[in-house]
Amino acid sequence: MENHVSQKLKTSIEKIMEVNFGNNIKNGNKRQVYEAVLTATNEILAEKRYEYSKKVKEQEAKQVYYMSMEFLVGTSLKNNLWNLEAEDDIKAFLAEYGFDIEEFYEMEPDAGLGNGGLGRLASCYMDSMTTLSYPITGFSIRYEFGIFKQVIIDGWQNEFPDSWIDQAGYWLNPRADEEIEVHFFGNIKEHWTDKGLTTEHTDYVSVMAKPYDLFISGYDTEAVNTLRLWSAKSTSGFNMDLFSKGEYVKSTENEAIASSISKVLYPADDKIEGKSLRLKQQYFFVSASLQQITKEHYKKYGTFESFPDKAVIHINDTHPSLCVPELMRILMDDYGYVWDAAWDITANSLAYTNHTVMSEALEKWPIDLVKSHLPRIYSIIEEINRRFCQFIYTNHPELSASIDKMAIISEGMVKMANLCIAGSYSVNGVSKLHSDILKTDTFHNFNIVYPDKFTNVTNGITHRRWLCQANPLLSQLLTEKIGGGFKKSLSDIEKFNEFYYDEAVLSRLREIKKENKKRLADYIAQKNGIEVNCDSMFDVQVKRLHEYKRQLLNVLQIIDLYRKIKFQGFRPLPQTYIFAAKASAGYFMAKEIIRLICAVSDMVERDPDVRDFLKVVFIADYKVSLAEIIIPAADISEQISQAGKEASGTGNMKLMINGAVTLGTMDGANVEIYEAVGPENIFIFGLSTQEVNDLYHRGYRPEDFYNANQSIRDVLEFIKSGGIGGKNFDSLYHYLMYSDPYMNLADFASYCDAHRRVEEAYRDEARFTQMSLKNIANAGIFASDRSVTDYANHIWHVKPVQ
Ligand code: CR6
Repeated sequence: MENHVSQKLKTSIEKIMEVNFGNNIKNGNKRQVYEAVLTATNEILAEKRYEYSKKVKEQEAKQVYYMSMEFLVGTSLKNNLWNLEAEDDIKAFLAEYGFDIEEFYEMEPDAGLGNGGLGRLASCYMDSMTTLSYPITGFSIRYEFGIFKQVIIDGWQNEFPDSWIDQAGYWLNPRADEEIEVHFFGNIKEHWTDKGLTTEHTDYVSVMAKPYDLFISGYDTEAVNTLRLWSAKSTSGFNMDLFSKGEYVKSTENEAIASSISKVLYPADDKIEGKSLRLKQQYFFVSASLQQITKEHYKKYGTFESFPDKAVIHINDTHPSLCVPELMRILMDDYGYVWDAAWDITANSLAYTNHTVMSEALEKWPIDLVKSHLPRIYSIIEEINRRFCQFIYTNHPELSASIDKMAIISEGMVKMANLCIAGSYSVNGVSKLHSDILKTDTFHNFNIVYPDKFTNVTNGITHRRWLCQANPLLSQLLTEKIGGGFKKSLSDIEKFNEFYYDEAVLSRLREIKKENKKRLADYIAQKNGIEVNCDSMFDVQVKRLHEYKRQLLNVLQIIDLYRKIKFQGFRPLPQTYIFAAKASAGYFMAKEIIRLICAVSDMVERDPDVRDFLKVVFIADYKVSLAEIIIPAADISEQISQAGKEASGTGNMKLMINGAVTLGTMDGANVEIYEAVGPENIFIFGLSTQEVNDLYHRGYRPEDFYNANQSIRDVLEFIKSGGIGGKNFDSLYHYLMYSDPYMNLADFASYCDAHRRVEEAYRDEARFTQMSLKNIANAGIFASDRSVTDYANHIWHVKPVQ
């Protein structure tokens, strides 16, 4: 039976066709109907949002404000229709007029407002919070250009701008009525008033922040939340005087400078560039968001004493760390609170998640930059630092020698993680292992001072997008066998374990995998012009390109395998290696690794002795919508980062729930996957975190591994001698031989050995499908519904609004 939402949607689509285009669906063109479907869906969400926010207000519920520079939303149409349980009806309705809904899905560009895991996590959390009816508002920037489009030319990554708003802007609801002014540069003046010493920020430059709301739907819920994206524009706009004088370019200069702030997403992941524009972006969205949040709170309650009971501001990595001084500034300068009272409110309303231990990603800003761009904010940070250091000297004299490391300002820099720890009531890592490393290593001293602040929330994924929508066949099988309850409550998926010995189910699983492989193979044939064998084993490594993630180790193994097939008559199981990864634009080594993968792909493809056993494919432009095609097709999930480096990983969870078996190191959330599936349903290899640290301290010398291992020598010399299509890869050869910071060579032998174990397992079809089933059935704990419930109960202390 058709639901009430579907009926409303249809009426509204018809109406929009008339009003916007003076047309009807029958005679409409694809673009018109596409626009009508998106607009109608958005309207339904707007209405639901209105009803839900009324309830939130009435109940005076505590709210979460999730501050994140990145939300990797992906596409929204399918997700929204699926959540509204209207997908089938609308599909049928459109089909009546000869339109294929799949084509509309393909027309919608990804909202790529993020780089990778961190941004996608934020979007999964918005989905889960909404599905579980918790009130949450996400805050970020409405980047005109999201993550770049990757085009591979002759093996080399090229970046092209991604302008997504034209085709996806229907989801963005402008709220000109809630514009907010943000101040940069200028001077500060202190003077005495009847309230004591007050500070005034003068001669500043103003930028206007204009909000656009993107509605976030949930499944089987009344709730709709919003993601508020700020766009920057000039306060003065266009200069008529200059224009009249014929200075046409100059007349629009102010506008250009202001709007540059929300122009483009910084394409770096796990590595930070301390550029002025980036600092402006951070302060811009932090200030606009906090001004709005505090204004609303004050309007309602007339005081901030109750703020920590009604609001929690979540700092997603240090990118929004200026929340700490900005909230202090607002409370003191705009609402007249004295320092201690303001600090009390601030430090009880902020919570911080750390997402990395990589030193190049721990943000720090040069003092001069912060001071010149944000003089008032800098003066507040200085005072926070002064008090913090004093507190350590007084209460923890044993740590005085470490004060340089712990201080918020030291070595000419402002250290953002230290600021977040001092200014938040909760600090969490994103997997058990990562949170342990934070406590015992990265922030060891802070943990001595604030032992109760540190905690763990293991990441999760929304299985509604990553299983139900991306893999409808598997979702259907699960529904048949265990009922549809898992869609709302993934812990139910555990019941699928009962089918471990069920031949019929195992064979269905194989058929489904095959179908998904065909879908991917079609995509590869179309984009890469490579025919892949759907009976071969699909071994998948898809994620950002980073040295620590060790795509290079994967290629070394492939080259070794190639040589064994070609020169030693080795006949392995047919296997297809699939890579997809974007490299940060200025990251030379990462781009070299992509070039190597592409060269190996060509070499194999051209070699009739090898190509029936081995294929290597690099799929360009990895993004959410592409991941939705690749992941359901994977047999093997490569999670091979150097132990201790990958904070959690979330691709590992998406692959697992789609039945891929992990081949990985004991790193990040792999450790918890290992615990969930048991040692016989995962392939673990390589040094542990402890062993990595020990080897590092003993002094790691890659030459030792080169000398001790014939295969390593063969592979490296093969690369050096131009064996890979006559191409020069000296840079990589030298990197591995004389530096190898992530110990590829140390793990090489163990990795190759693991591959042989994988092959052996895969040859036993029944056994491998059972492994796959175990991975699906035990993925329950990796639901982002579980993660956000942990946050809600243990950190945010918020309740659902029904
Ligand atoms: N790059 C971690 O590296 C983690 C995500 C989300 C990352 C990754 O292991 O799963 O965050 N870190 O927690 C940062 O972005 C700083 C990532 O996506």
